[in-house]
Amino acid sequence: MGILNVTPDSFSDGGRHFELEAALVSARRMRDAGVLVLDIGGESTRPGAEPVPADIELDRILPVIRELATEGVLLSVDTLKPEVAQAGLGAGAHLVNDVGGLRDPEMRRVCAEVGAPAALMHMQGEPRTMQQNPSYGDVVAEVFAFLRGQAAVARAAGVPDVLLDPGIGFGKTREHNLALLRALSQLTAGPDGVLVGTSRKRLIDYLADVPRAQDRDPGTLALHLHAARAGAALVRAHAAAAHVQALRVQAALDSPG
Ligand code: HH2
Repeated sequence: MGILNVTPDSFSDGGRHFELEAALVSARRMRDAGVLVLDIGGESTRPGAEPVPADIELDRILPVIRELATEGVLLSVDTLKPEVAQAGLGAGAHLVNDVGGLRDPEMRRVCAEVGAPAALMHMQGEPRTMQQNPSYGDVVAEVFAFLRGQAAVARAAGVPDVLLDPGIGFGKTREHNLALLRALSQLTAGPDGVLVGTSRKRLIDYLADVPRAQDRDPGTLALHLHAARAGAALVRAHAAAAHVQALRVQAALDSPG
């Protein structure tokens, strides 16, 4: 899953794809490299980010979705707002990526009505404050139970298919993130597909001393190869072409023939 943030302020690629033409060039490059899904977002959810009104989010993402809808790549709408998800699906997107974990019944209704699958992510708190004091009893048990529970709630509401995402960096310390990544195969053993997103996140700085987000692609790849080997169906990445290459090599190594 290639990341296309059409925002002025995303933590690693903010501003790069804010103009339509620049966004389309990046999107087509990722598609040509072989990504399966492009995840299009118009609101940053980095720690400390302020919410963006729906009309602004829509002005940012709809032109990109309309242009790319017929170009042979799946599109997901990365949003917390049901009205944005609905308009994105109406403009040609294929799935919803909800960092709110489909807790909003309106979000479930939109996905069910359109028949769109959804990625549902775990987040403790909300982006503005989530990194202030994240705390869990047993992070793995709590996050995985939340995801399984939300999957059941979503299915009962008529959402046709879900992907579960532990939400690396969303209300979690370094130790919480590591515990979740180490336990990932417990989640992938279940019936639903798993999505993992560590791309350029601060965890990589904590693990390997890489202060600048744009320098964190090697660490991202290491984490995502681990996630793929643990059974993740999708990894969400900025350096999408490098990921396609690395994942193909890993798949070749792992294939029995
Ligand atoms: N991470 C980000 C945004 N959306 N969606 C899912 N399902 N999983 C994630 O881990 C995830 C996500 C944050 O990263 P990014 O889009 O690069 O930055 P920003 O939120 O600043 O736009």
